[in-house]
Amino acid sequence: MTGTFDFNNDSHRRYNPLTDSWVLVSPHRTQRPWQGQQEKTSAGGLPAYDATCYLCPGNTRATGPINPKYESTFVFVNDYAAVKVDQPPYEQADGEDGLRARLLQVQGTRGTCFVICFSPKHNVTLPLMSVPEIENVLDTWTVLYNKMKTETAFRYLQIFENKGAVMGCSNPHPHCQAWCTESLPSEPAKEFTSLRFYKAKHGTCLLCDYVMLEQQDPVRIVVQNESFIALVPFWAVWPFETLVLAKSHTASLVDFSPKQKSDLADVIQKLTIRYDNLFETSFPYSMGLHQAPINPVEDESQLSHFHMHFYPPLLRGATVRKFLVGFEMLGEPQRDLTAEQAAQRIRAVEEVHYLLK
Ligand code: H2U
Ligand code: ZN
Repeated sequence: MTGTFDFNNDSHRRYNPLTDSWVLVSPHRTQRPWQGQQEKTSAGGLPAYDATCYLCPGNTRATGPINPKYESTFVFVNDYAAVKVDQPPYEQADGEDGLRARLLQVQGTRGTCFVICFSPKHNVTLPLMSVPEIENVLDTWTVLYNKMKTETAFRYLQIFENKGAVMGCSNPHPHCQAWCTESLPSEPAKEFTSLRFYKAKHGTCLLCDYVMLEQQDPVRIVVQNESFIALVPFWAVWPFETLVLAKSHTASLVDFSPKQKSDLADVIQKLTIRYDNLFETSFPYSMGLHQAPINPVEDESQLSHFHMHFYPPLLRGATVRKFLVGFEMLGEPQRDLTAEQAAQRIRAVEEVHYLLK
């Protein structure tokens, strides 16, 4: 076959240098009919206070403690934490060597998990918060990061938000979680390996170079201000996946100036408003921060470049979600819509939230 390769029509693979993996892009498939599962749209119209909510101010949680009548953010230790502060150390049993030690590896891991309510209001998600209110959430994260850094020997604090029932979020009250663990989890560990490899090979930071490159041709940029940029990464897997990057090489939340913090709040607000407006629904996603470990080793502090990943599951409307199945489980992830088409769609919607118009 002759002719010119067309990124909007011809199948190709794109490389993710952050995780050393590939994604298959099949842009010609965007026209295929859909007769599969339709998700329910999020109920919407939630009250500001729900007497049955475990997270609302003044309410009793599932295991008995009573929430204070908090007025901004509220942090508590998860009543069903995935890791414990205290447990016996794991010791390899005598004679556990050879094949057992090679193939059945174990690490004991301790830690602590927090739940962070963004707002006392049951119905105020990030896109419905003001920039100063989002800054307050960032400050809460920063205080927690500092506290864990100074008071524990744990390695990493993973801050993340699961939003929406389709993401397995158990409660609509706007909140995120922070899991602090003795071990560096696999995703940030993979990223540090890639950042280290890139630095050794090219002498520069992979993410600083990527920010520079994307600014040369803004096809994948969604929103930006002086300090932050939100874009659909070239190698995105999820249809409307975005990456929020600090424009300057900054290791973690604690290193931001007040101006950077307010710029980060501004980008989070604008991005999440656009997400909600895309299908006029409370847009579900899993998002999280990647930054320096609270107790870094070797070159991790120097390598770290603060960023946030947003992984939304919706595909072509409020009711159709993408599943990573079939070839994606057995082969590699695949997408139809290109990253550039997705960025264009997110840019095309209004910057005012549809509920506030
Ligand atoms: P998710 O919906 O993102 O899972 O977050 C809710 C978290 O809140 C969940 O981890 C915790 C759950 O363990 N939780 C409490 O700690 N106490 C409660 O009373 C209800 C929920
Ligand atoms: Zn609530």
